[in-house]
Amino acid sequence: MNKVKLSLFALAALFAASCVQDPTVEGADQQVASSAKKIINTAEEAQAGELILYVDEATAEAWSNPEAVTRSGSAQLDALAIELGAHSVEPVFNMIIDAEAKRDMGLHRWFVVSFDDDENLEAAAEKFSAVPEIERVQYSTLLKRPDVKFMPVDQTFATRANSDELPFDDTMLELQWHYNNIGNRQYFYEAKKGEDIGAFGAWKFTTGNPEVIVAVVDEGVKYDHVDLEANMWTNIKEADGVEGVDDDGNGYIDDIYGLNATKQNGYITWAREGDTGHGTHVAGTVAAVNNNGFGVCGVAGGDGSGNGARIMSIQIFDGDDQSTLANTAKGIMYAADMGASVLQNSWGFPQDSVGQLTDGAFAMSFGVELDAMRYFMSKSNCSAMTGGVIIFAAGNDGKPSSNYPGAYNEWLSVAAYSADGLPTTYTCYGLGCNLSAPGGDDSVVNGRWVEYGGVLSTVPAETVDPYTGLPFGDDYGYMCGTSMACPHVSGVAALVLSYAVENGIKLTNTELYEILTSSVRNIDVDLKGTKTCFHYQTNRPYEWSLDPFKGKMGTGKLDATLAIMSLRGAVCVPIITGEELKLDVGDYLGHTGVDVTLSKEFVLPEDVKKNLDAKIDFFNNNLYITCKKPGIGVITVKYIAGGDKVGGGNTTGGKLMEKEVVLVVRDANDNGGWL
Ligand SMILES: [Ca+2]
Ligand SMILES: [Ca+2]
Ligand SMILES: [Ca+2]
Repeated sequence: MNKVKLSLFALAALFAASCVQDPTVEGADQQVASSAKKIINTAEEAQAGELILYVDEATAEAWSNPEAVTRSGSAQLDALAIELGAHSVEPVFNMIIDAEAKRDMGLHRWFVVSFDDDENLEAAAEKFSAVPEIERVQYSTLLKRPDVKFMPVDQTFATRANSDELPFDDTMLELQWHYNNIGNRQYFYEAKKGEDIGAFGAWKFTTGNPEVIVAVVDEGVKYDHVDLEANMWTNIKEADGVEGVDDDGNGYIDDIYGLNATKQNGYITWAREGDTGHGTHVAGTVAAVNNNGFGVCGVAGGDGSGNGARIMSIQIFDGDDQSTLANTAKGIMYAADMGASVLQNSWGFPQDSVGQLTDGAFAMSFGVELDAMRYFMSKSNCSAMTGGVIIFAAGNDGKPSSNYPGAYNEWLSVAAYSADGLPTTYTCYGLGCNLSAPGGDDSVVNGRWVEYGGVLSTVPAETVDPYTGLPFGDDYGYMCGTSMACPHVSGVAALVLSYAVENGIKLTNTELYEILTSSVRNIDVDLKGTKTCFHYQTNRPYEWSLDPFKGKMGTGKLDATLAIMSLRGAVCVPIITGEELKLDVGDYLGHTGVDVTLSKEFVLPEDVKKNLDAKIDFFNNNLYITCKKPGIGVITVKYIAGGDKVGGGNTTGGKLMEKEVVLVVRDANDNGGWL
């Protein structure tokens, strides 16, 4: 491998050796102009004593070659390194896995140069930018930890209605309105039935698959949490290997459950001072273990038989330490190299810290990050998909545009709605936001402030509550945020992939992005007038205008059932309980009705009859469907394309075709934008 770490002295000596060459000379004015352009971001929130450099091929070659690490090939660069007392020059990206693809993408040209923290960073950046061999200079911005607080579970709510209809036996599933919202106003003022991701419907088709790995880029995931452990991705060679040894030779020691990108080793942590439990919460939404008799469910957490999607922890916050841009980029590459196909990112740069960016400015300012993301999207780690997908949270600043990186056009950014199906009080919206998912909000119920309108998931019990200074003491808790909305989308991405794996369907990452953003319920229909919110301190209600959100919550509300059906290529037919639906050939089979005839062989499947209490009549080339119970059922409609009889023998006729039609039945007061 060509991971180069030079000591201070080795670097200085080698740079000195090449000082005999003439430095490349440029006109002074020209140099100022080009150097200003080369520094691609600002020193705001930057790590001291470190700069990220994008160098030309020859310098990359010189710095990457273990036999020739002693010179950069540029006298000017060598002299500068000596002047700054550089400790080391290290490639950002490890080239151990898929070196050729990485080289093709230019990833081998990114380096981190380190020097003393008290060196003037901006002056150093100026000097590096004046060296012709250096094409870009990037400050290694420190990530910002998202604001979070979490709230304990109130078990008294865990024995509510409709438990007989729950698909799994997890005791807290009833509290997870974000999967199946029954409109219980105990947990949220104006909670509305049907305002959920449609998880119960999707789980009839798949619940997850271990081949699908979701990398959670966040605080460390508590990998031995009782409700997560079985769904953790595990690097077998390290798990079965020797402590302190890089058993699989991937450049990282003891990376069993992922990578601590902050520390660049395999030791994932989650309960250091400053940790909030955020990563463990996000991971639980993606794939907490389903149907294991306790705790919560995850969107792609399996059915209790060990078949959940797998969670890989990419830790970018460690206690009070944050990852730099360079270390985060390494973490993203790790996820790509070790098998993840979904990159879950509930983090970003708040607009008050980096200003209002554009895509062009982001691509420029966060070049090393963008390259790592593009590498992730180029890797095909799931047998069902070409490429990988990246999902980001839009941010909690309530601004009319998504934060970056989420806002960037090559991946998805997720805004948050609450249990009433309306935008949350904090969500970013508008430009750059691609779709909405449940993030939850606090509320006042019967005069009392309650947090049960948040998203319920796993947390590390040992997390210290910053308000009391005491350990939280529970394995589960509520959190609110676009950070909580985002893993719903990642979880559904994992579900769609799981279904594809299990049914031999192939898709591209572009198609998966399209499925996620098009398999949505309408949010705009409800975005008029005001909604009632409550002042945090006074508990007093106030009216909050919904008009600014109209057309600005992305394409709509994530729907897991629609996403699976979209992949399956089935026609989805929305039905209201008790109302007869006339299924017209022309409307639903994509033909005019003149050349298409329904076959008379239709038989209503027993499970649909029973589960939906369904009745179907057939006459005049139409199906008349009535369902008395809400739920999902699949029927297969046969029809003759081209005439009213099937061709063959002495008959010139049509071709017998089959089409799956999915009946999606909801109560009339439960439309959630469906109908
Ligand atoms: Ca290793
Ligand atoms: Ca080891
Ligand atoms: Ca569980």
